[in-house]
Amino acid sequence: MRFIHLADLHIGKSVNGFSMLEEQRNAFRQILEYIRTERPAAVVIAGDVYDRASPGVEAVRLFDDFLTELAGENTAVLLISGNHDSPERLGYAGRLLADRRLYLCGSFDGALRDVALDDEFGRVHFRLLPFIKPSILRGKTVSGEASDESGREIESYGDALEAALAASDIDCAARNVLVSHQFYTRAGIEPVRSESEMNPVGGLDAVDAGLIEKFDYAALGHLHGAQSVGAEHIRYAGSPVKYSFSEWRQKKSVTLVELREKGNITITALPLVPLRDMREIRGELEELLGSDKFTDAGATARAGRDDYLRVILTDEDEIIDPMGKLRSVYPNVMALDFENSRTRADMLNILPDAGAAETLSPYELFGEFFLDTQGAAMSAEQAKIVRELLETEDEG
Ligand SMILES: [Mn+2]
Repeated sequence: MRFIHLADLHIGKSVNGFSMLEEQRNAFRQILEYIRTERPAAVVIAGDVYDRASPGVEAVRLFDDFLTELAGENTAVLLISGNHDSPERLGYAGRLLADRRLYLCGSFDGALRDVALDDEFGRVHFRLLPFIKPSILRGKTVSGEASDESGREIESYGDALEAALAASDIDCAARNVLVSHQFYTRAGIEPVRSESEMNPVGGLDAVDAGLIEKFDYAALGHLHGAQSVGAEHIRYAGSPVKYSFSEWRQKKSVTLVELREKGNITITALPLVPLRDMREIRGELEELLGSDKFTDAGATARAGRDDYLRVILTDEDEIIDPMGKLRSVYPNVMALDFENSRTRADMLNILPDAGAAETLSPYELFGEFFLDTQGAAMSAEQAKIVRELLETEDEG
């Protein structure tokens, strides 16, 4: 059986005030072309369909167009909600649409949902797990049973996953494909993170990928760079479009999986080409504008002048209206930074910690603030309250 694995569509997302709808429509067009040539039995979307819980009209319309075209291609569509989606809104009309082989798994109902598809080797069980937080399973124990004195209470994201798996009847002799949107990690492997992923609780949402290695394939969403976690068959498809400058060197793709008899699997990344790439360029203003000497750096930068750019100007002298000047040549400059002897001197003067602030999660930042002002770290109970508040905030 062949299927296509997508994730983190984030339909409706804007980056630095620029709508990504046109890029998203372009990516969907290419995905549909792949579906017409590869003829997959299913398309799996592993969460973060929309960028926010209440998507705008244009976003809903684009996804409606995409689903309608998919329905015309004789392929099943299976999707789960991610941490950015509203489970209820995404699951709307799910029971009706299952008749049309469109399986919308928005809300978690206590166990993984099983959607079975057949091929020449027998049955493949797609196990759909929407994004879950420990609070969803409150009152249960890790064994999947109701709380009592004997069972271990659910505290972490790992506990929640263990409980969800325990409550699901999974036959490991059959072929099983997990569809999930948790943050899976493995000791000793540093995940490729992106600034466009939302990470309100630092690393506390991490789950050991060892818990899911028995699946024949894990179709994951959440990390925006395509990558596998310790084993090739445990894989994040990545977002189809670049959503932050931290991703500018990435190549975006969708994943084609060919699952034959148990244990025989082939995984291929199918590349996606953006309308406008997202890039960083660096140099002096005159050089980048091409009005002075025609250098290699300037020529390379101007090759894709419609691209979404982060420009780093290295001029030593003050420039009047640098953004206006840049946009006269590069209409889609998204961000502008300076790097010269002054900014380097400033860097030496600021507190050593200040640069780290951008890479810290809100939870970690609050932890440092608390430590600075209170002279002691948060207690376990205080830390729990802060995490819960941040999760509520995260739900919008
Ligand atoms: Mn995402």
